[in-house]
Amino acid sequence: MLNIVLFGPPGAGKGTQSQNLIARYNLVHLSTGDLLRSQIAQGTELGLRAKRLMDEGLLVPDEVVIGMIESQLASNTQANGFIFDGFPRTVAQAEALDALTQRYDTGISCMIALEVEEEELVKRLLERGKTSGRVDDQDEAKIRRRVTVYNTETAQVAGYYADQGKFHSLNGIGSIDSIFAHISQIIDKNQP
Ligand code: B4P
Repeated sequence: MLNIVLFGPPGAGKGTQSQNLIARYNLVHLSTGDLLRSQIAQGTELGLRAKRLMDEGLLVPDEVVIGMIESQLASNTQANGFIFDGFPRTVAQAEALDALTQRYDTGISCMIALEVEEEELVKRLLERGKTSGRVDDQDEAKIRRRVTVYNTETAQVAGYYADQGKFHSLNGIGSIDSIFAHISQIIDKNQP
């Protein structure tokens, strides 16, 4: 099974690159951001709780996102593998993901981090906010808070995978196609 963690700050290109990767490697895409937005759209209690935090640029509690991933893995046991997009965002989530994926398979194959500097992230997300309807993309202060949350709570997840020899990083600035080619090279070298 090929299990890839696509990592990086908000607006780094995780969702964008996931679309290409699903097609090329026939993987199931698990984006915790998309799963949470689907709960919000359905008006569930979980969605209402998550919306308040997401609109402020804060993380949703670990147990909520871990529970969503657990149920997605349980309902996709025949998959070739998964792309985890926007998950894990804390070390506790990374530990839970190891335990869950090892239940079905050998765990995470590799983690790929897209490196993009803050001013470019802000520019991209404000641009997306013009059409996405996402409250968290429309206010520069909230976008900067998301980047700060990434730097303080999420960036350390890279060290967790580096300790396992699974961490790879690349420049997330450039054309979407050239970045995709680079990601594919890394995956091809790390296929289980
Ligand atoms: P996400 O949905 O994961 O949102 P994101 O990080 O903003 O998206 P992404 O990084 O995928 O966007 P992309 O670069 O593709 O999370 C939203 C919120 O949900 C979080 O703030 C948090 O509240 C909550 N949440 C989600 N997961 C959680 C978890 N595990 N734990 C706790 N809370 C969680 O796209 C950005 C823009 O850049 C696009 O417009 C795209 O067109 C553009 N772009 C992409 N690549 C480009 C390139 N190479 N050049 C120019 N533009 C590019």
